[in-house]
Amino acid sequence: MQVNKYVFQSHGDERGQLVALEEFRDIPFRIKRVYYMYDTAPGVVRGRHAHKSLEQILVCIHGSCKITMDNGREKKIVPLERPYEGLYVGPHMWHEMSEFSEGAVLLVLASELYDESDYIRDYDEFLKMVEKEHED
Ligand code: T46
Repeated sequence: MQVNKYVFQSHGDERGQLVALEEFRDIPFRIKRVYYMYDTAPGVVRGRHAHKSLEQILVCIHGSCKITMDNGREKKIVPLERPYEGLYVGPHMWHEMSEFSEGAVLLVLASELYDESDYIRDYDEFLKMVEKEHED
């Protein structure tokens, strides 16, 4: 399974660092929505779903967390530990976010507005969908 991790350019000088993200330059889609999670309680696992068509880039802009990526056949755990690293999560990828460090902030850039009908929240339904894709 291929994991697309981005290393963004960081503009550093004596004042510190700055990362700028532009659609179609740094981010491979039009950014229609930005959201972030913070104050995540210890031991919490978020996500646990796949999307039908949504594309996203996850950036842990403070602290660290782990993203489990599961395409129905293979799983990979990807640590996000630096504010200049982004992980691409495309459609039909079951994903879970866990092991948030204290104070972690996970920023997400998304290609579409929020739409509950784009979520697949049932793992068996997800497996059936990806198996069908492999058959076609
Ligand atoms: C994803 C992972 C990485 C909204 O009202 N608008 C939004 O744009 C989002 C993302 C959420 N919400 C509401 C819906 C729920 O009542 O916020 C609440 C928590 O959302 P959810 O349980 O879906 O959060 P996560 O952390 O499990 O998943 C989120 C995204 O929903 C999801 O698309 O891929 O982060």
